[in-house]
Amino acid sequence: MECFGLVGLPNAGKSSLYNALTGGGALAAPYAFATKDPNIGVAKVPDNRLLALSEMSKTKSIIHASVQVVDIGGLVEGASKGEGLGNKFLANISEVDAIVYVLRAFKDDDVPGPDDPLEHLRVVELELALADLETVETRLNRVKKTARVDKGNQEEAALLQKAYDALAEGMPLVQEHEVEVMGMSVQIEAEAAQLEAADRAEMLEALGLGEGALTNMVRKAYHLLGLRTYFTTGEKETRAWTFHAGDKAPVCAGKIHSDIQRGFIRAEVIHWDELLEIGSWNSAKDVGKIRSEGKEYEFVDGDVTEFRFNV
Ligand SMILES: Nc1nc2c(ncn2[C@@H]2O[C@H](COP(=O)(O)OP(=O)(O)OP(=O)(O)O)[C@@H](O)[C@H]2O)c(=O)[nH]1
Ligand SMILES: [Mg+2]
Repeated sequence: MECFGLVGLPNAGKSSLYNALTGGGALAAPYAFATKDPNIGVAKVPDNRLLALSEMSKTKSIIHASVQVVDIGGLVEGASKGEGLGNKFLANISEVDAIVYVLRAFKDDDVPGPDDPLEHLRVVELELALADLETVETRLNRVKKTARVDKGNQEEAALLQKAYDALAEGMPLVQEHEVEVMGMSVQIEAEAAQLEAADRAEMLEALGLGEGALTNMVRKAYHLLGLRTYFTTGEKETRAWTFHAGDKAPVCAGKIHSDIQRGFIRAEVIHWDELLEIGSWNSAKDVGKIRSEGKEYEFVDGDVTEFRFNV
């Protein structure tokens, strides 16, 4: 399962956010290093299309797509030099597919620490850059040794040197990556997350928060990770399946079972909104709107499918 990690300074609200996202019971407390070992949980990816499809199919059960969330503690100014829990957090960061910076912007006299999000950002970027610097330095030294005999390594040495110089200035290397910024009150979202769906919707609506920032955040993270969703629907179950943008039909079939990928014959496909408009799978079939797609077909977010296979 794809995974995103929450990273930030002590008391930023990472564990509170983690709990709201996963329904988990991580310790959230107003002192630094409340989190020592990472909390790992699963967040449901909210998707209104699932509900619509399940109503159409009179489905008994709905299964959402999900992503893993890791709450990583221990990043403080000077961590790269051994402050606080030292570099322990790095091992956890290198395991995740995407990083979410949690930058505190709430004032609360009972919660120590800076409350300026830009100050949080400065320290987080600096510490991550310094950690990268160490990695690059180790590699650079190794490459330099062999570059004298191996000309091919000179190019790599030059690149590493460039990276080293940038990082030594405290500049992160990942600037060109796609970044989304969003603001939220973790406290309000966490309270809302504890309510039943109808009450939650009412509370968020009353506060003018639409579907809520948590919903938005998970969707954005999912999308940034290059993840997309296709659906299967029937009386027994309506389910969201996760695939990677660009995946072809057999790979998508393999998300359900490796046998379906191995014995793939074709995928019968219709986009979810067209299916809803027609009103049922059988009617869509009758009017010739279900397409028959082969091995080369690239699934599109929102496709509804039935696979034909033979094993
Ligand atoms: N007022 C206010 N307090 C918050 C908010 N989010 C979190 N807190 C409080 O801030 C304190 C720290 O929150 P945590 O979630 O434990 O912070 P953390 O980032 O996990 O901290 P470490 O584990 O020490 O790195 C807790 O007492 C939370 O209740 C918020 O949006 N508003
Ligand atoms: Mg914590």
